[in-house]
Amino acid sequence: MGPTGAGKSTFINTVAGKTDATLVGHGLTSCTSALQHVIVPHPTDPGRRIVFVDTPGFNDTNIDDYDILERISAWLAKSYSNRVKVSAVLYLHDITMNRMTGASKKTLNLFQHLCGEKASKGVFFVTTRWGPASSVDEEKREDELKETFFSSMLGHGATCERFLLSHESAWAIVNLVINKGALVEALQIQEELVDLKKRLQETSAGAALYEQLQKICDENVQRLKRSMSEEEIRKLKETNKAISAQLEALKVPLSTKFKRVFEIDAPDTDITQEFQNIDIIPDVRDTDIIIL
Ligand SMILES: Nc1nc2c(ncn2[C@@H]2O[C@H](COP(=O)(O)OP(=O)(O)OP(=O)(O)O)[C@@H](O)[C@H]2O)c(=O)[nH]1
Ligand SMILES: [Mg+2]
Repeated sequence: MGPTGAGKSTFINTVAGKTDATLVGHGLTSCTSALQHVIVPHPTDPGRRIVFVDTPGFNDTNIDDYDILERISAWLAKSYSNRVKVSAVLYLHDITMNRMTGASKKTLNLFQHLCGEKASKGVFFVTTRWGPASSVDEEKREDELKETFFSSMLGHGATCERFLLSHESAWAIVNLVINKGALVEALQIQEELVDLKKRLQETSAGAALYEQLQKICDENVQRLKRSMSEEEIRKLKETNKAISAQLEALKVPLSTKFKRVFEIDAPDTDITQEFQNIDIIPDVRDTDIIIL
């Protein structure tokens, strides 16, 4: 997982040794839109198959955050209810970014809520876009990431590695995943959606997204009060309209919250039915599954 353009699809293509195993983007907008899996035999142990799941990245526009979270969560819920266990979740981060942008902070925050602390051992932070020789700036940024943004999960057993855009480098990371052997029992969102039968709005990630969108909406309202060009005003209004629709979808009626707290009412929706139409991986019990 990770922000748009971090290199998730590129990693999968590199690992598969193909340019078209999954679609790579060349523009500024998100490229991967649906979750997609690619099955790759291990290069030195061809009997062993590894399944890589490519996910859509969150972007700067905030207009389809809910949609992206829903797609990722639905896939995870469906696979968990089919007893598919994930070997690792890779979080990709572009090391050339000289500061954490709003989109990167948002994505990392959602990622942490999605996985939960308990799943940290299965989390691999993978930094991308390293130059042929790492620069002092890049190394400083890597240290900073480890000490701040990644530190909580690293402290609970997560790993941080560099991807050097080569087949060898990609497989070195995959082999680390295999050797660590930290099969993720369940990501937090899987437990919440499947075991606790929560609705997406009621999950930790759903609540985190609500808070983030509310903040952006408030900031946009403040910006609207300042003098701006007609075009800027039009764009801000358009963004806020899209955000408001997402906030509406994320709202949990108070009565539902109240009932949940006192366990008066268990929701009657069966998550497996709700996600029936999602295409997950066919028969993968004997394989390693790595989500990017
Ligand atoms: N130099 C270099 N370029 C990279 C690397 N990773 C990705 N890119 C380039 O970055 C662009 C976006 O990469 P993608 O793999 O499509 O990114 P993504 O994370 O899948 O993005 P979404 O599908 O939009 O979420 C492409 O032009 C890649 O060629 C890397 O490690 N080094
Ligand atoms: Mg992609």
